[in-house]
Formats: sequence, C-alpha cells, structure tokens
Amino acid sequence: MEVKTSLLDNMIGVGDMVLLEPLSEESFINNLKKRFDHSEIYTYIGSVVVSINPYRSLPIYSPEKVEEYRNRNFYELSPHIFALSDEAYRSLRDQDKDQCILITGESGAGKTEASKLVMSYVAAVCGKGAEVNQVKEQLLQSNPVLEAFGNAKTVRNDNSSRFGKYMDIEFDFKGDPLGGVISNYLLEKSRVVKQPRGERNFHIFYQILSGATEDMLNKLKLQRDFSRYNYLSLDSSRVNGVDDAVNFRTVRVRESMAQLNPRHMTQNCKASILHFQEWELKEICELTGIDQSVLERAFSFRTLEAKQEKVSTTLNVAQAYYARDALAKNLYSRLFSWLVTRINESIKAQTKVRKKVMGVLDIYGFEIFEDNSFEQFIINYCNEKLQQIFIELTLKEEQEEYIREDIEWTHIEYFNNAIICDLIENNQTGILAMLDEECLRPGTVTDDTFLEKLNQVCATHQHFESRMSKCSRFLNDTSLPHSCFRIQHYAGKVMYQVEGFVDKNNDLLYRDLSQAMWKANHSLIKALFPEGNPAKINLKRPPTAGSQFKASVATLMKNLQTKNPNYIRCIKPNDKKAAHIFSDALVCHQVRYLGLLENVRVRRAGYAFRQPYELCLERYKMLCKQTWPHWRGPARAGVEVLFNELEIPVEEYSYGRSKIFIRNPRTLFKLEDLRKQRLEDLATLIQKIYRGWK
Ligand code: AOV
Ligand code: MG
Repeated sequence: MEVKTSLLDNMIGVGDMVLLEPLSEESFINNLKKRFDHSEIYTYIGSVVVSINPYRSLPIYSPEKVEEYRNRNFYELSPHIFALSDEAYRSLRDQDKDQCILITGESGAGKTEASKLVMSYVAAVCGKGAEVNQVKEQLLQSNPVLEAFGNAKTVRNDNSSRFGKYMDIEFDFKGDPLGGVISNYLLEKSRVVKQPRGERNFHIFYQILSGATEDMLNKLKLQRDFSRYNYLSLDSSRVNGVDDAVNFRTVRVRESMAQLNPRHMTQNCKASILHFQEWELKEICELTGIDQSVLERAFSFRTLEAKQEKVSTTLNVAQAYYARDALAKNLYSRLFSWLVTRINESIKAQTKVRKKVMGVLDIYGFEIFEDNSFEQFIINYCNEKLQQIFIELTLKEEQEEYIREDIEWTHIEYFNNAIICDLIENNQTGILAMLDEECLRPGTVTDDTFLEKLNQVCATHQHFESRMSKCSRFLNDTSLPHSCFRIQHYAGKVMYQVEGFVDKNNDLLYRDLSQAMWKANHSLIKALFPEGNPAKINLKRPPTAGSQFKASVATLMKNLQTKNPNYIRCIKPNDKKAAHIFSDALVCHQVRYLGLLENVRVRRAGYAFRQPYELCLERYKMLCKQTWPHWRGPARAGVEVLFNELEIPVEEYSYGRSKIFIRNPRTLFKLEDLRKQRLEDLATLIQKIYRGWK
C-alpha cells in the first residue's frame, strides 16, 4: 500500500477521506466539492469509492486510462472506479476470492453508469482471444436491451432503472470470463399503464414508434404518432439528448447478438400492449392469433371457480378497464422476465468447471416522489437492506481486522437501520406481513382496512407515523393525510399513499384473461401464460408480490455475504440533472444518511492508517541510518528502530501482528514530508557529485 502524493494534494483536496484533517462534516463536504470542481469525481474512504455524478462526459474512461490502472495497487494512482474494479478483479484472479461490487445511492446518483464502467473495465483487462472476446461481447450486449425494456424517464433520472439487477460474471481459474447469470428484481410494471406527470413509459415503446421502419409499423398496426397512445404519456415523449430511433436500432442489433431471435415475437407483444389501451381488439387478435370472441369474452366476464363450482359475473366498465390494465402490466412484466431468461441462456457459461464469481449489483435507488405507492415502498425497502449490509460488513470487517491484529477496538456510534428493516420485514409485525395478512383474509379487504391494521400494530414504532395511529404525536400533523402512512427511512421521511397497496400486492390476473392469452397462436404469448392452460388449473394462490420480493432480497443478501464486498457510494450533486453544480445541502444530506462520516471514523477508529511492516519499512527506511540502505532482520523490528529514531511519540501508533497502525494522518504527512526532503537532498547530493566529476 503506497501513498502517492495524488492522495495528499491540497490543491484538489485529499483523495482519501481517512487522511482528512481536521475531520468534520464541513471539511468532508468541502473536500468533495474542491475535488468535484477539479473534475475529480472519485474520492476514497479507505477502500470504499465515493463517486459524484458529473452529469457530463469526462475524458477519464479511455483505453489509455484502463492501461494506466491495470495491475496497479489501489492507492498508487488518483482515486478511480477503475482502481476498485482492478483490485476486485485481481483479488478474484490471484487470491481466489469471490467478489461483489455493491453500488448504492439515490435515484440519479450514477449507479447504473458505475456498474457499466466496472463491467467494461473488467471486460477490457480479463483474458484474450476470439472465444473470450465473444463471451465478453455477449455479457456487455445484454445491457442496452435490458435498459430499453427496464428503464424509463422519471423526474429524478432520465434513464431510471425500474427493476433491480444483479449480475454474476463467472471466470475460470486463470481469470478468463466464462459467462454470466442475471437476476432481476421486481419490475415497476404499473408504469406500463400509467406514468406520473413529467415521466415516460419504458423506453422501448418510444423506440419502436420512432425507430421502426414504415413496413414494420404497418405489420404491427402501429402509427408513429406517440400522442395516439394513452399508455404513452403526452407531455414528455422526448427526452433531452436521447434519440429513441437510434437507440431502437442499437437494441435490435443487440437483441440479435444476445440471440433473442425471433425478434418479431417480442415486437408483437409490445405492440399489443399499445393496442390494449385503445381497445383495438381486432389488431391485438391479429398480432397474437387469439380468437376475437375469446378476448372479448375475457374482457366482459369474470369466472370464479371453487372446487366443483363455476360462477360467471359480468364486468362493469371500471372492472373491464381494470382487467385490461392488469393484462397489459402482466404481459409486459412476463415479457421482461422472459427476456432475462433468454439473455441468461445466451450468456450461460459453456463449461462445468469450478467458477470464480464477481457479482455486480445495480438496483433502483432510494426515491421520494410527490405520490409514493407500493413500488416506492418496495424500492426503498431494498435500499434499506443494502444500507444494512453495508453497515454489517464494514463494521464487521473493521472489527475483525482489529481483533486479528490484536489492536484495541474503539466502538463508534452509528445509526443502525436494522430497526427500519424490521418495521418492514418482521414476520409477525412487519408492514409486509400485515399487508399479506390483509390480502389473504376472507371478507372485505381494502387499502383502508390495511392501514387500520398498520395503525394497530405499528403505531408505537419509532419510524412509523400515521394520523390514525394511537400515538397522539401525529394526530395534529395535518401534513399527513388520513390515507397515508409515513416511514422515517434511513435516507429521509417518505409518505406512502395506501391506495393500491392491496391490489398491487395481490397481483391477481383474472383467470379468464390468462386462459384467453394461453389460447393465442403466438407461441411466445402462449408460453407467457402457462397458468391459462385449463388442464393445469391450480387453485392455490400464487405468493404475493411483497412476499416474493422479500424472499428474493433475502436470498440476494445471503449471497452477497459470501463474497468479498467492494463499495461504490454514489452521490447526486444537484437536483437539476446539470453539470458543474454542487449543492452543499443536497450532498450533505446524502453524506449524512449514507453514514459516510461514520465510515471514515470507523475506518480511523483511532487509527487513520495502517500498513504492513514490509511496505512501511521499504518506503521510509531511507530516513534512518540503521535501516538504510538495508535492514537485516524482521520488518517489524526495522519499523520499531525507524520510529524510535524519528522520535514519533509512542501514543501515535500501535504495533499489530502484521501491520503498523498510525493514529493520526499528520504523522503520516510528517513521514511523507521527511521522505520528500530526503529524496531532494539525495538528488542535490548526486548532482554535486556529478558536477564534481565533471
Ligand atoms: P442511477 O442508476 O443511480 O439512478 P444513472 O447511473 O442512471 O443513475 O445516472 C443518471 C445519469 O447521470 C446518466 O444517465 C448520465 O447522464 C449521468 N451520469 C452518471 N454517472 C456518470 C458518469 N460517471 N459520467 C458522466 N455522466 C454520468 V436510478 O436507476 O434512477 O436509482 O433508479
Ligand atoms: Mg439505475
């Protein structure tokens, strides 16, 4: 571990917050700002990379940069996401440790871009040869396709991920890539039928309408005009700097590279969704090969089946709309999952040898909108879990290092969000459990009865607020309507409207609709609705959306805990999606809730800096006659002699088993200054000798 002057350069701020002196919230923010103003968007906290979204393209990701960071030690060059990627990759290859890259931060902070940078760096440095290159291509090509289907413009981010993604990249023993596996988490499918003001539907719809040829549009019975389709919001059909038509062509090329042929299968699904809204049943039936009378009937009646009985009721207009939207959402989300499955088939490792794994996690970031519903609740819950794993692993890792090295451990106060996770996921009293209980309860169940239940069970929880709760502290809080509850998340307070919670959690699709879809001639659509097969009627309820999500997040967390974590903490500098603007207040808020200052403090826990004896001696041995030029004996003894000779106060450092622990960054700066001085003296001396010779 070498300290380069780049980490200590005062002009552009310190590159590692651990060396920041004095350490305070103010100095922390100022340091970030100073660096941001000098286009230094990356800063370390020990091995954690803090990244600030520059909102402009910086010339720091070129192939030359890749070469620069390749095989270099983490602290050697200025802080960069490539340094973290390189460290993770080399540790996987050389030390046989599975890695995961955990990227967190709120919506628009730069997680998805960071995940792509990590992937492209790793692809650039791992393995060579035609076969390996093909694997890399396949892995990288999956991104644009998934983004087209799973991302959308929101008020927070023009390219917001509306699904969670975890990708395992698999390597062989040499570190050559073999393939990968993608897991996707709950897509925000309600967006298919409705978008908040100023937001768009998923990119792919605009891409088709802008980019498809006339011939293709005719085949899909679509018109180029966005405004014809109510599922595509009217007020924001273009996004600044985004060319939907160009992206469409890219996606089509990538689709075929990812072997998503035949493409027309997915086109028909997407086109059908647009026709649903317009009730263009004739068009839908032609595209899907469903008999029109079958579809009409499915939109008009609902059949309830219980053991031997079957009862059909006619749908009223509202119910018919509901049925239509439910079908559109289901068709889209199933199509999305199908795409992930197909991509997984195309990137699957073609060998059974033991694999080393690097997991890259890119989820939807914490978000607060004007109206927050079930989707935000799920997204924010996921972010709580990630914050939790960060706390557990950083604390644990630090603590273990101190124990391993036999150094006294000082406890640092930390806000532990386990209590919020518990409010949401506790099996008996958690919000998700309450919601499931309501959904499964016989009798009249509404969002209001769900809220009542929450009020009974969660009323006294410190992080839960609602006006109906027994706790009088909120009774007069007029900012909290009766139909809402509020959670004080680690990253801020969010008010959730209960409307839609029960329905979205139930996620039911009338059987008449799945049966109609199963009757399609179109093989993909048929395959997407297997439960529509009358021979396979299953009267058991499928698990609710909430419980499925909770289970998949739990599996993910378990998986992450088996790997060596590498953290990228993304920060959003302003709310305008603009370059060059650094809002102190906004950054400060994020620094606080991400617990970055505590992170530095834990990292320093009395000892700002630590270094294996060998490296320390190598770097500073020139400062002492007894150790220069060679020290014969154990490195630790050499460092002891060196520190005695330099008269460094004994309270300033401790001897660990394999490393020296330095309490204050100033001690390190002093060592660095002395070293610099010594190097200059040596240079002058050499010059003198040289001149003397001449
Ligand atoms: P997110 O993934 O964290 O939000 P993105 O990675 O999509 O955020 O970043 C948002 C936008 O910021 C991108 O579309 C880029 O325009 C810009 N950006 C981010 N990182 C960089 C970078 N390193 N260099 C240049 N521009 C960048 V969300 O998915 O909404 O939680 O759910
Ligand atoms: Mg994203």
